[in-house]
Amino acid sequence: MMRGLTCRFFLSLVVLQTGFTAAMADERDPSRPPNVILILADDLAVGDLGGGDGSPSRTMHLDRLAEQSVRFNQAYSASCVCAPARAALLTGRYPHRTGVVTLNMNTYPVMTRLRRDEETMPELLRRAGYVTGLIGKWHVGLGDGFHPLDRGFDEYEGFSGSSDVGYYEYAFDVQGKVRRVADRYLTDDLNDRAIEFVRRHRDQRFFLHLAHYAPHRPLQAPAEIIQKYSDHGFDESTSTIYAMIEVMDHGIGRLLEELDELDLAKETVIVFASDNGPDPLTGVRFNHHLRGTKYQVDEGGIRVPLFVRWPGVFAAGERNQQVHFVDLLPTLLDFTRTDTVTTANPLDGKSFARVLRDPSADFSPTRFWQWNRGRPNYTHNAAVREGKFKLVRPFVTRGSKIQDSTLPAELYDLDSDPTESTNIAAEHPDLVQQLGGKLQRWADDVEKERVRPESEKRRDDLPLKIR
Ligand SMILES: [Ca+2]
Repeated sequence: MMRGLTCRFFLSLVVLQTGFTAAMADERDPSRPPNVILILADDLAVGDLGGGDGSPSRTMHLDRLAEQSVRFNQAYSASCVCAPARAALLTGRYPHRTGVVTLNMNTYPVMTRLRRDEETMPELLRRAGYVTGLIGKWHVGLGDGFHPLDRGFDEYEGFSGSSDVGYYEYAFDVQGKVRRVADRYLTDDLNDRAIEFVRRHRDQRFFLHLAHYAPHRPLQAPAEIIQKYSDHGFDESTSTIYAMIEVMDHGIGRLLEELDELDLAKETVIVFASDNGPDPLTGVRFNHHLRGTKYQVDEGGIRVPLFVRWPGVFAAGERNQQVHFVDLLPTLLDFTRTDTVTTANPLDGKSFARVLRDPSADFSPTRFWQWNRGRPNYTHNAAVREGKFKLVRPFVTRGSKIQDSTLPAELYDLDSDPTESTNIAAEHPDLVQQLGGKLQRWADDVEKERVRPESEKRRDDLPLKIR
């Protein structure tokens, strides 16, 4: 037993040393793990991509990227709103466990910040030899110890999400120093910085999280692009949103071109997603008839676009397996071969790397959601999906005055009814009870962990895993 462990220990040291040496020597080793660029849009609906509503596509470059990628038809965010969704993406754990459960960083500073004893995607990748950067929106913590530079990012050029950001005037934090910008369009600025990041780190292994603000409010975009969509008969809000998306798409196209020019495309995994569904406060827009919007755990609030490109490794194509934001971290650790790094906390997510390689791979973990403003109330706006069935405790309000909801749970068969139009709870009382029990046990579990005492364990001191 001892001998086995010792052997594996040395083997693991060798693996790590080789990884670090390769990264430091600026050499391109064809067998080395890929760079990762994780691009996130903000409040972008599944229906915003392409031109499904009869308009010209506002996402020419993303459409092409999607064609070259593995595309998920049933990808889920971890939440129907920003901050909790991002907390889960960064940790591989349900938002409630991470402490990030609501919006409004100034009103709820504690319930919007990633607990210090949560470990992040950039921390793990950095420990595996990656240089890590966040360009764009942070949104999971303010103050000492909660800045992106304290949470695993070597480089940060962005904004916290705590104050209003205008697209033509905004406060911008570069490595902890904030200045006002009034001579750029935010989305172009972020795309330019992403291109610079890639140029700067072309000879290293890098992880870049490009967290766009588009098409989040305020609705602001160049007039001539808005006009293009108005001419197609869209209202002012929708035209502006489509214009904001088109600018983002154009810049992502430039980033992809840059990867080609630097000869990095084949050694760079690109992941594209949105953090939650469309914002109802900006009007109604096309979303493939999915029910609900941002703020709601209906499909329209939590179903997001997700595609993953790794040329020559993942054959492009569609997938119907259900994947979730918590699964992304273990997946990245899997195909970046950083499995020599241990995680401090048990992950909720599971790697879907085999689904990327094999369209018929089995992958259908049971998944849960819940959101309300302020302290979580699990009687309200909560859901569990298991296989084709989804049980929903209905949404009541996005306001802060939450009472216990007595609305009965609803049940949907998403295979035959993807728009959640027919509640079949009355026909399946046993299933309603069974899924309701699972949802309640999940709620009890994550709530207990949400309020756990802060661990004294320092993440940096954690041992490397011995395999
Ligand atoms: Ca959002």
